[in-house]
Amino acid sequence: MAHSAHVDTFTRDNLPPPELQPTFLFDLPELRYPERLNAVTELLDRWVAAGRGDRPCILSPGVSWTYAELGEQVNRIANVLVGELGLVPGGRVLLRSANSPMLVAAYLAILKAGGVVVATMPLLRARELAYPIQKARVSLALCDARLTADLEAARALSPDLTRIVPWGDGAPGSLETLAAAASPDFEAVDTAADDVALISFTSGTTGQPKGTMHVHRDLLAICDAYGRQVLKPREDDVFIGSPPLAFTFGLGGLVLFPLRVGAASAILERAGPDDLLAGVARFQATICFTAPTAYRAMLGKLAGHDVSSLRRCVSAGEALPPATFEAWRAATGLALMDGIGATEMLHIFIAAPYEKVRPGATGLVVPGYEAKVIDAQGREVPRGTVGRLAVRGPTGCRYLADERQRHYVENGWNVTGDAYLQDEDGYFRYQARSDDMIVSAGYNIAGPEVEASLLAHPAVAECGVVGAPDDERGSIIKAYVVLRDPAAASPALAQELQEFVKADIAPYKYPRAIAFVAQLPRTETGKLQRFALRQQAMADADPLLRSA
Ligand code: 3UK
Repeated sequence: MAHSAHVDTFTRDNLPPPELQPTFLFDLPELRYPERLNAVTELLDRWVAAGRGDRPCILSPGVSWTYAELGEQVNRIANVLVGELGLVPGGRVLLRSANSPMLVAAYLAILKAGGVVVATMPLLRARELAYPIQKARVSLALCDARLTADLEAARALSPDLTRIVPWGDGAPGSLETLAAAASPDFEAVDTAADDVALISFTSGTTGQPKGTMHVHRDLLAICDAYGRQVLKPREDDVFIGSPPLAFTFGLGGLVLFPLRVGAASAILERAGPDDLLAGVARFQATICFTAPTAYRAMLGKLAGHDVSSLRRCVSAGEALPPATFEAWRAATGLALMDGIGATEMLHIFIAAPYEKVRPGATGLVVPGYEAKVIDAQGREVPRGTVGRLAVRGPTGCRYLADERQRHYVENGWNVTGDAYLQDEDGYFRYQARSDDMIVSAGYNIAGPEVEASLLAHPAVAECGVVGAPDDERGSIIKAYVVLRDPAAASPALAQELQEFVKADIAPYKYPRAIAFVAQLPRTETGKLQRFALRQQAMADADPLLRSA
């Protein structure tokens, strides 16, 4: 192991013990990195050094930066971090902001200075911010000036945090003011390839969030595995998307993948369906990253927007139903590229290259990774059998001081908690989260399969399917449905939807109960909150709790 550059050894001291870490694979020649490696040298400085500093890098409604300009801004901020703010290699720095060019620059500056990024979702409130601050022992935060109130409140709860530097208000102590006065030159800290670079907290539905640690090498490995082998971006691509950079789906799709190949990235602060569509036209974006629900929402709004510049659309975060795939292809001519990733794995590890995409399947294992479907004892099951998904590769799970490491990593394999089957052609097909399988009258039913069926009905905009308690059957399949036209809700339509599902998949899977709702509970990362829906179903079934 190369000598760590970390002066503050907190992250290294809190790595899971070696026997609980996953097996890491570096079989592909592209994944053999030198022992010393600062990701920012490879992602950014390399282009400037090669005389390509004038190429467009960061585009946004307010600013547009070339590689050289981003490089200079990164250096200025890095100088502020180590000078004025006393950051030492290994020190954690919290980031709080919607996606913006400044967030990208600050992120890279922390890495370049050998610091450890703790990026947080912009919607988090004081109490939710206090946990990562304490868990990751964060003393310094950089924050969009419009979002400091909750962070100030979090500081009252977590005294570890001693300094908050705002940006964007132009005030004397603001990051941009300090940066303007700092030198535009900064030499990257000579980190070890396995020095921790970021801690990304998962948004668990139960229990405290888990801090997943990723090292400098991991940031390049996802570019050289999924990026290079599956997505295959070009230097003339323009990336765009909605996921916050605090969600590693967004970090990869909007920062790491474009920079790795010298391409440009359009960074949107607001990235709802309308903003995203307008952004695609404005920046002539060619590669889009967002969640299935956003593709569905954009489908209804395509008219009047020019999306002809797009050549690749990546979908991740939750399962991509075939109906969404087909509707997007009919409207744009493009096959959506599904891919399963996880915060623990940093990014996507199963997905198919564009030419090999198959609707209804997540895809093939990404070169550089190995994946298998296992039973309760950890034995691989025959093709076509549903079991638990296990994966290993150049990236993997390293929870920060967390007992739950034992649950995610089994015998060196990362077990994601998803029920999958692998078909005869090697494609992995998602079924459900392992603990979301519904048992009704003795049948095992995967909610997402029923959702996929309902979504094929023209009246349905969104839906979520869970088990609802039932005296006779243990539980029944209950669908919460958002209609395209809310006024169409009626018992007759509910019955029509039931018949529709019965005709499409095995009849025992049809939803015995249907509730029309205005919207579904979703996380900031676009995931359906099944937990919340199950609670809803529980309350709906309880006559004492039932409201109007
Ligand atoms: C689910 C999917 C079916 C699955 C993520 C791309 O979602 C990401 O990370 P999270 O930690 O969640 C991981 C879990 O989400 N999931 C994600 N993608 C799919 N299920 N089909 C999919 N295509 O349950 C997985 O275990 O929030 C996605 C890149 C980086 C990420 N962090």
